Amino acid sequence: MARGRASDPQVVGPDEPASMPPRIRMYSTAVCPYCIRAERLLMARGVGSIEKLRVDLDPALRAEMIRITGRRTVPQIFIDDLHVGGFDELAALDRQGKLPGLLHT
Ligand SMILES: N[C@@H](CCC(=O)N[C@@H](CS)C(=O)NCC(=O)O)C(=O)O
Repeated sequence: MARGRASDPQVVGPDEPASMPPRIRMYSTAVCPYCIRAERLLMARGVGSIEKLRVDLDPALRAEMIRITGRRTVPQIFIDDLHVGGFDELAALDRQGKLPGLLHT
């Protein structure tokens, strides 16, 4: 593999290209134990920030969540454009060892 210049932001080491962390979005509400569990799991797996889309504050966001995901419960979690689903699906991915690949951690 070609070596990049030190000033090249894509190169962090002699051989490994940088891997940008994915964008994590979570449709959520203020009172939501499953949202808290999802957030804790993501943070425990190295996620630095989660964009919260508060469907309890914005009916348009709730409508958007239902339209995009076909689900009515929160959380609904996206890793970049991948719709993971709710906490149960996130936890299943974690048990299967698939989160590091998706989270680039
Ligand atoms: N199995 C779902 C459960 C999600 C769930 O029950 N969320 C609650 C809030 S913590 C909810 O959206 N309740 C409203 C409803 O069921 O319509 C998951 O793992 O995400």
